[in-house]
Amino acid sequence: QFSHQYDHLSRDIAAFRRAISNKLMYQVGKNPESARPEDWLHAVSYAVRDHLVERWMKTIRASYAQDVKRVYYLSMEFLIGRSFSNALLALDLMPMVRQALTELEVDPDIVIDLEPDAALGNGGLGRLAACFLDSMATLGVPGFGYGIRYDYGMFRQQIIEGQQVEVPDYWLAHGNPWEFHRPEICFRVRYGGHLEQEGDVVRWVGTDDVLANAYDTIIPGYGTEVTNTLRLWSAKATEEIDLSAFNQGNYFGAVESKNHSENVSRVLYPDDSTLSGRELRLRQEYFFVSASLQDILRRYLVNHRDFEALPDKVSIHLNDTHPVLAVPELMRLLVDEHAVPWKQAWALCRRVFSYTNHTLMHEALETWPVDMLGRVLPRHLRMIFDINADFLADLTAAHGHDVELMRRVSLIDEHGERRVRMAYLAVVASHSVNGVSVLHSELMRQSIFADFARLWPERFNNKTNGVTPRRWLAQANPGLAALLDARLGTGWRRNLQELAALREYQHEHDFLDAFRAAKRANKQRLADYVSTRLGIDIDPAALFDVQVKRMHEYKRQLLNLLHVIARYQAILANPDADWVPRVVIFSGKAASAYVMAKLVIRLINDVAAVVNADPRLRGRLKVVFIPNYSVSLAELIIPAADLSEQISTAGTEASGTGNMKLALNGAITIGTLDGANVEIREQVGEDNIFIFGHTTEEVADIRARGYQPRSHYTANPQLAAALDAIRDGLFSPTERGRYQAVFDALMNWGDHYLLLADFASYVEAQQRADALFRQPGAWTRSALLNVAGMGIFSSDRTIDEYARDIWKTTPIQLDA
Ligand code: DL6
Repeated sequence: QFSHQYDHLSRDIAAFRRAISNKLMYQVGKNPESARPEDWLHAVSYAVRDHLVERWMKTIRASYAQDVKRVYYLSMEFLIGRSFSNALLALDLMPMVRQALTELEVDPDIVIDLEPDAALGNGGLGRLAACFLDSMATLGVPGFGYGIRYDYGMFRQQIIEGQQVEVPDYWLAHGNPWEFHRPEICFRVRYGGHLEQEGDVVRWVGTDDVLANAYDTIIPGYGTEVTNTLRLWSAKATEEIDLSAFNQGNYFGAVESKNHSENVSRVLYPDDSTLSGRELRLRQEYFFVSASLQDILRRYLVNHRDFEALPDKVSIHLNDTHPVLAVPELMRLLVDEHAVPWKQAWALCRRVFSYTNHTLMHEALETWPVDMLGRVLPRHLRMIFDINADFLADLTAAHGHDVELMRRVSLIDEHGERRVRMAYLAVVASHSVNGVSVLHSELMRQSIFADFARLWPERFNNKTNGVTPRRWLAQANPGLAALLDARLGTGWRRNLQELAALREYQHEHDFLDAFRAAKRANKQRLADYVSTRLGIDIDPAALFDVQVKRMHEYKRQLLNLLHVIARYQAILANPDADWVPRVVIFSGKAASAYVMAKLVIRLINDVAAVVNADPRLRGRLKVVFIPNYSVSLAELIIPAADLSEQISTAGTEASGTGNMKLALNGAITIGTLDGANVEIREQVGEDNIFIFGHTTEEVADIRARGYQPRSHYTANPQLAAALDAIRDGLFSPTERGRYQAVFDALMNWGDHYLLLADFASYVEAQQRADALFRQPGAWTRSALLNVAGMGIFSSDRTIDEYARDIWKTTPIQLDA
């Protein structure tokens, strides 16, 4: 009955308009005359949300009735972005909502643009988690996301005098219509204290506790009624106020402990490439893991009396090592709280957990000092020691007493200060360990987990990343989406492999023209933004050369900039040559403590100031740094790109997902044979990608032989001139020495990421890009073949593989 009522509503604009007005009055408490655009956004969001809630309830009922195997995706980060337009797409309500708002004399674009991003993540890892949620719901996988409801998400980046300035992101300031607070779902999370032992029984006592309170976000599936849940935990003090301190007039002291407890979910750590090693981070990790595990067992016990069926009903996926404390926490809950014998509990754990590795970079691999872990989580440290003792004993039984091997694989690193190796704990506890591209999975087996891959080869596998076509094509690029719908039908949204049929149109002029026109409109949209926000005029006819991602030395934004400088100098030296006009666009945040990455941002802005103001270029080169890269900004920039810069040193980027989004939107990649670029090349063909640079093996070989960056400087005058310009202050005339450190990093401190070794090959690849862009027909055809080859990079394909090979789940069945 309900469902009919809503179906009817969805077809009836007048009724929907009334629904918005009612929400404005009764839920937001405003009348139309005094409503601000934010109020309208909330009113219309609540009206749309009603449609999802009904589906959501249906999904929850069905999953209990069918006692499905559930997948719990534990992640410190979910980089969701905006929810409103995503919900409209899932419900196919966009045209109706636009119409209803317009009739209410509200501009839909202004309202849509007001929604703050839910930026609860740093970059690739967090955005992947968000794409996975979308795909799990779309495929009907009974998946739950579990994470932290940070009060402050990823900082907002301002650029002031060319430099990054971080501003707090209080994204909840106006409330969040997409979440449901669950005050009744609250778990106690314990810290500190000490252990008492009576025989075999260990008691953890004297702890300092925090409450974890649930907030649920609805995750709609596309083309299905299945609607999943992202449950985020917020910290609450166990005592609102210390009454005795309050009564003694110590008002600040009375709330101090509350504030201390609640700091656990206050802020996202804004660094994805180095281990911060801070105690607060450890407390955050345990906070969400403990609450999630307690919740998972509570839900399991609704339908089960003992834990025998746990691995048949529960899969827990560890998104990187950040949630690995889930392993000792599950052991603690089973052994200490539910009296399951140790060996049985461990056997259950081993079948429940699976783990994805997202980086090989040493500085990002988590280890925690034994001392700190012992102070914050003494029970868990004891569990980890016991797990390690069993593991090493089994190893000795199977492979003899190999001291060297034991030292290498032990969960405790005994060099210097003793530390727990979280990645090893993840491998020992999981039945599946995967990397995120073919190359990365192979390197993972050869490098950081080499011993384990020899011990347990069957545990290791690859799951190449993917991206959701709903957000990254249908939503971000309505122009191209409409063209695809007209030619291929709408099925590509759920089956991205249907894009392969585009290959048939590669010689059809009308289609290529329409494809080019869609790109041009997206470039105009971005040019308008850049002009309004930054006051820089860029020509949509120029080649838009785009590098958008976190700022990091291994991603080599500086190599891109060296090419920009070399091009600048070349145009000045030869002003009448037939230069392809280019706009080089950068966007990305640097971790707040990452000095070199911040210096590179400043250098980009300084180069931009000089280049953009130089009349001799006659507009043939422009450089733009777009501040505050975010999911929403990516939705604007990516569809406008012609050239996609994926230029990390081979062997460093685990996969990349921006590379997939850009190619899906018809950008051609210029890139190294790194991460998923290798697989992109296979799909689009080597004629439709500009590959350059040393391979992973060559990089290793160069380093082994003793890399000499200076030899490239000496041999290549173009490179030397670009580097000299940086060193001599051509771009920082008021402070000549500003970029000495950039020069030194490359020339005197070893150029760790081999920018100089790859420079010549990069410039040559850029020339190939120019040559192709001079032939609009050939360029467009190549861009089209990129779109056509992106079918396998849908996160639906990735999730399908996880569900089949790792989680072994089947979809929820909802009756129509
Ligand atoms: O797997 C998602 C994403 C990859 O595409 C990137 O290549 C990789 O750098 C990123 N890793 C992280 C941080 N790693 N840690 N810890 O975001 O994962």
